[in-house]
Amino acid sequence: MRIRCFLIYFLLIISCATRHGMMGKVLRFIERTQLPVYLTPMAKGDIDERHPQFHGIFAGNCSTESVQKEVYNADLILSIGSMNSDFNTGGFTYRLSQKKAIEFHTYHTKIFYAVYDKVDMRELLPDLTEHWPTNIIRQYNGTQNNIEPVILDAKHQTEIVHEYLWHKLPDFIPEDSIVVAETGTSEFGIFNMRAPKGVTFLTQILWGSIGYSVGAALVGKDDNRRVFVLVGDGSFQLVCQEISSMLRFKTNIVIILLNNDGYTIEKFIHEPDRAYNNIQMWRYHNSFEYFGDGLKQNRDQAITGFAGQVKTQEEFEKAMTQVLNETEKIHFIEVVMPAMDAPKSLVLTIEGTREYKKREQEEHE
Ligand SMILES: Cc1ncc(C[n+]2csc(CCOP(=O)(O)OP(=O)(O)O)c2C)c(N)n1
Ligand SMILES: *[C@@H]1O[C@H](CO)[C@@H](O)[C@H](O)[C@H]1NC(C)=O
Ligand SMILES: *[C@@H]1O[C@H](CO)[C@@H](O)[C@H](O)[C@H]1NC(C)=O
Ligand SMILES: *[C@@H]1O[C@H](CO)[C@@H](O)[C@H](O)[C@H]1NC(C)=O
Ligand SMILES: [Mg+2]
Repeated sequence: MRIRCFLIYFLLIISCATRHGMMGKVLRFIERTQLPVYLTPMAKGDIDERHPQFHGIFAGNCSTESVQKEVYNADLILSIGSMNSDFNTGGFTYRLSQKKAIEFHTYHTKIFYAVYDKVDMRELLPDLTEHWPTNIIRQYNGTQNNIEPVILDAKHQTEIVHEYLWHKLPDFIPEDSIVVAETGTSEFGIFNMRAPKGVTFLTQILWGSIGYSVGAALVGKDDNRRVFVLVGDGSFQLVCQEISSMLRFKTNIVIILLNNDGYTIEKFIHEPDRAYNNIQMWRYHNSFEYFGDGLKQNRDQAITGFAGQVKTQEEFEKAMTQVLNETEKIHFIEVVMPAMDAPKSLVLTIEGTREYKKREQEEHE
């Protein structure tokens, strides 16, 4: 059989390229092949979103319609480091045909249905870069940078809702910052958020254990990059004492705490009125004070800036303006949000996972 290779439209999905120091090799591969590139949520920020070949974030039904159309219309998909966990696949709504996918992994390579053991992407990718058959690839243009355009609902003019927050936030994130997003509504908000140049995203898509983000925020200390932590009230209660470390080590971290009065993501996954998803309300914005800001014993600590609650979009923007201006200070913005509001990507992921479990159950019966 002769394969009409010249008609094949390839694309590339990158799931987690930073493992094993693969990033340089992946970038050379992208440059050589000129393929359109899509990132899964786990790889958010690995490729600069202003890169001419960056087309969008792919997570099944959580992707924008144009991303889904491009991905599903491809004749062949090359996938690097794919990690098909629930949150990385829009709740298993990937719908990629095995017959069209070549997957590069660390300890094997999968071509359609065949698994080639010990064929390692760390060696294969550079080889393929060198021997890439440019003449058989059809030029594909597609749409560059399909990040969701957010249309704000007129009824939410003052309230801080997710739709607003993730649309507005990138305006206040300087280039080369680090954004740490906690498990919960925060990590879903950043899926389709526009990424300013050079921003590194840290999320915990795979295990999703809550509470890591506050401690992880200390990561930027040594290379002078500003860190923005987005953390839910519930997650914060597991690790709030790291605020003490932030003060002690003189950081200029920006803590943005989403106070939606409980475990919102869990309320969406299970029933909204389960008692165990409600928690003790704290005065979160007083954390600096509680952890010793201004005590004379703590002579050499961080200088605190904004520390308060914001309830309206205007208050949020004013606080963020101060944060941007006062770059040497640490800030704590407690964002008050409705309890049952969530990013669309979270709602879709949960729907997808529910259907996936139902299908699995039916198959076992
Ligand atoms: C260590 C750990 N304990 C419990 C859970 C289950 N869990 C996942 S999300 C979540 C609630 C998170 O609440 P919050 O941080 O307020 O997020 P949001 O309200 O924005 O969804 C819980 C309890 C977990 N993932 N990891
Ligand atoms: C793709 O872009 C090239 C260069 O801009 C252009 O010449 C070509 O017509 C485009 N192809 C399609 C199918 O739009
Ligand atoms: C920026 O901060 C400085 C002090 O840190 C203050 O004097 C100045 O008014 C601020 N500017 C704006 C635009 O907020
Ligand atoms: C995902 O999208 C497909 C195609 O639009 C649809 O058939 C399916 O029901 C969706 N799944 C969920 C869980 O929304
Ligand atoms: Mg919460």
